Amino acid sequence: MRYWPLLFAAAAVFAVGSFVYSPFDPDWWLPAGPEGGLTSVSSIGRRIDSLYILILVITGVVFIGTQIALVWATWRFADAPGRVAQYFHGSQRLEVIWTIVPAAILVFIALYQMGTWADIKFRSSAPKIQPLAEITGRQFQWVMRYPGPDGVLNTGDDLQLVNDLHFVKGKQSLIYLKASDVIHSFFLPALRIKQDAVPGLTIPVWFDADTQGKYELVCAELCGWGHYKMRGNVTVHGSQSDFDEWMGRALNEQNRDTVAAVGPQGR
Ligand SMILES: [Cu+2]
Repeated sequence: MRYWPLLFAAAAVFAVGSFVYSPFDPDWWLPAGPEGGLTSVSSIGRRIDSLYILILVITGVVFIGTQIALVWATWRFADAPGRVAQYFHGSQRLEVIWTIVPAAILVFIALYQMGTWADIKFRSSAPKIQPLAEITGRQFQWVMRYPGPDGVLNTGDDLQLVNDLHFVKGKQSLIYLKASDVIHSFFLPALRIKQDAVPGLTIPVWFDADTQGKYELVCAELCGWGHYKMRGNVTVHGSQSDFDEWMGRALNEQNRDTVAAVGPQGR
């Protein structure tokens, strides 16, 4: 009886079935904007998504093909009275085929994605604009320093916040990413932006979003016991004036706190 081939076939059918079903599940992939949907809210994110879909289709076709071959081989060559086992170990032709085909697919993917990777990661592609903020990962928070009214970072009027990222819709934003203790990873899931923050390095990271709303920032590197605390709020403002208004309020609050803290001691 062919119980074993049937068992293997059931596993293969389950695996292929869950692969085919998963894109129809609303939570199958990274989150989109506040309105939901499957695509990212940033222009870079949409390019990442299309690469992801392409790679998923290629690997999906290979996956389904190999599962069919597995089921066919276990059924066709199953143990049966009078059958003699066949061996093809060491077949040069097969070895060459299954080396060249995956290599060709990998080379294709490597070349195809190169432009996107260069636009997202190469320092030479960084937009030549004023930085939005300097963000430092530390155990266990994102310390954010925004240039104050003078527009220059690391001066006395900077705004300092924790886990609170703000930027303007439809506009490229550039941050400088640092780490003060261990490696952290700056991850904006809805924007598909992920960059390790490495002690000793200042890494430019740039992104945009075309939908106003609230998103999340997380640390994607298991950086210690308080790793989970490194969840931040991201606010995408509808316009520059909204952003400026928020910045004004935040600065007022910061300066009021400073005065309140210093006041009693000065007496
Ligand atoms: Cu971290």
